[in-house]
Amino acid sequence: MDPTLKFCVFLLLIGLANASITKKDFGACERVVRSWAKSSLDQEIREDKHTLRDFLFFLHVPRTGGRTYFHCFLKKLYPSSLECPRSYDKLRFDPSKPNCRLLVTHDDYSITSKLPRERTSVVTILRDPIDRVFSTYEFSIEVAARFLVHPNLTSATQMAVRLRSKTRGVNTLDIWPWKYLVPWMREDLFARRDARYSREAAIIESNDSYDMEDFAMPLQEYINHPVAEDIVHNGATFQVAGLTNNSYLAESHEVRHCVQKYKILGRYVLEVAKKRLDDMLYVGLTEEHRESATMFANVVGAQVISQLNAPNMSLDIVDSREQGSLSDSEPENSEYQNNTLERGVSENASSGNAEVAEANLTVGVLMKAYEGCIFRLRNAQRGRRTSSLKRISPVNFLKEARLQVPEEVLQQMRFLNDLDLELYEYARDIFSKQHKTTLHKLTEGRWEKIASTAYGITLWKAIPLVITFLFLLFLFLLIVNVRRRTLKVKQ
Ligand SMILES: *[C@@H]1O[C@H](CO)[C@@H](O)[C@H](O)[C@H]1NC(C)=O
Ligand SMILES: *[C@@H]1O[C@H](CO)[C@@H](O)[C@H](O)[C@H]1NC(C)=O
Ligand SMILES: *[C@@H]1O[C@H](CO)[C@@H](O)[C@H](O)[C@H]1NC(C)=O
Ligand SMILES: *[C@@H]1O[C@H](CO)[C@@H](O)[C@H](O)[C@H]1NC(C)=O
Ligand SMILES: *[C@@H]1O[C@H](CO)[C@@H](O)[C@H](O)[C@H]1NC(C)=O
Ligand SMILES: *[C@@H]1O[C@H](CO)[C@@H](O)[C@H](O)[C@H]1NC(C)=O
Ligand SMILES: CC(=O)N[C@H]1CO[C@H](CO)[C@@H](O)[C@@H]1O
Repeated sequence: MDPTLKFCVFLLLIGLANASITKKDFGACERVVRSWAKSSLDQEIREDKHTLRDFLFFLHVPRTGGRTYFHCFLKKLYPSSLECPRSYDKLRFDPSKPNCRLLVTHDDYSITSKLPRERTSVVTILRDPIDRVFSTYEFSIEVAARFLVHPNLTSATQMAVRLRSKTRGVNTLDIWPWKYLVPWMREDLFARRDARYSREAAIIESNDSYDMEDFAMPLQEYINHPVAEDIVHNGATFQVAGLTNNSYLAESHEVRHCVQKYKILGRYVLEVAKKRLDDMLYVGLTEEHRESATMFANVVGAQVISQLNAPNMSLDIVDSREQGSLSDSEPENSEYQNNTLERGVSENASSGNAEVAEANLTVGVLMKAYEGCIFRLRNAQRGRRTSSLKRISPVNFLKEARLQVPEEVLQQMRFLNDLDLELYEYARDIFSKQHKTTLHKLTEGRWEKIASTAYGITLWKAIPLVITFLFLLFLFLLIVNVRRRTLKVKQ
């Protein structure tokens, strides 16, 4: 045989062998993913999803603003004794704690396998995926930059270990995904600083904070790194599906890796994630902040209040409040613990005269307390960010700086977060439906009082105003017309 021909046959054989390996791989992956999806969809609960069940799980997707809901709503609604031990760290989680009814964590949906599923309501907040990736990148760097007060990485790492063993509260470095993202960025920031110091030449910097490689890992490098692929991209979908890197489900890692390898298999994951969103008590949107908070107060807040105020709950609360005040020892939250509402609810509960109808006043109070709280929380966050970004100045993540990020990088982000983009669109639909239902109930009169105490003028109150206005306008036009005609007659 002619050597060229021989070579061609050889290549062909290799090609065939390769194709069959890939095909088999794909087939195996598809089976794994499909069987996971089928068993996930089978766990359906048919009960009314609009009614708050005994147990509330806040599935907190990182960088969606969930912290403000936790501090400014849930901590005011639930006495801390009803809060389950923080499970940000797997080892500490103990759902068997008596009376525990609220769980707020970055854990993914698979944690519901440890909860009384039929008695659990799930709520979450989603955010535009591209903004979420930006925010994740910025926060990883912001927290890591706090360590730059140390002369070198060794001493920074040692300090972090010492701090973690000392603090009894929850440390960012214990929380998934930050326990991976922050040390990764910390190492990177120190390496860049060392390189900068050891160089003689003047540093020539671009003017784009997302691409200043002398100071921090450029955004493009970050999003294309394997750690980001495993932890950041499509993170909301994986979290709602229960397939994150932090999942409790044994097969989750295989499923996730298959989906990352074969993008087409993502549709199975999306199907499960959408179904889960459908079944949630509440889905908020970071972007629609005002509406989301209002809806949260009306949908979740009102039901928590009436649930905890139910006559047969009152004894429970009195007991647990006392325990709570003794065991309450989280330093990071102390500034949010003194609030009128928490006291109000427990007073009403302990006096035993609370009815569901009382909810009308309380939701208004809740919204008021929320606004003050969120203001303080945001100020504190802004202060921390400014002081830690100073350490890597001129890097500064301002909103305007995002406008300089090249379209090519944005396109990559979209490609890497295709599932999240679709899930987010779906969440927007759910949100607008939920919004309509809530408004409808408000205008129906069921929550009339809530609305009027919280926001002054509600729709039904506006109707007479609108009619009066139209009538006045009509009168005005009429008068003008008559005057014009009389003027004409005079001329
Ligand atoms: C790191 O800093 C500490 C504290 O200043 C110092 O004792 C140590 O020798 C330094 N380590 C290295 C490798 O430079
Ligand atoms: C930074 O970039 C903006 C927009 O491209 C430009 O207007 C500005 O002059 C630049 N500043 C510096 C210092 O290069
Ligand atoms: C999760 O991701 C981190 C960072 O990439 C990695 O170190 C860790 O092993 C992963 N865990 C699992 C269970 O895949
Ligand atoms: C409290 O009362 C409601 C009905 O009013 C009932 O469904 C619920 O099971 C009771 N809870 C307890 C703990 O007894
Ligand atoms: C909480 O309120 C009590 C009195 O009601 C006050 O003594 C205490 O200083 C307050 N704590 C905080 C953190 O504001
Ligand atoms: C709550 O509203 C109902 C009617 O919607 C009213 O009867 C009741 O008095 C109100 N409660 C309070 C405390 O204002
Ligand atoms: C916070 C709250 O709802 N407080 C109410 C407790 O009950 C009394 C009347 O029983 C109301 O006046 C409070 O507003």
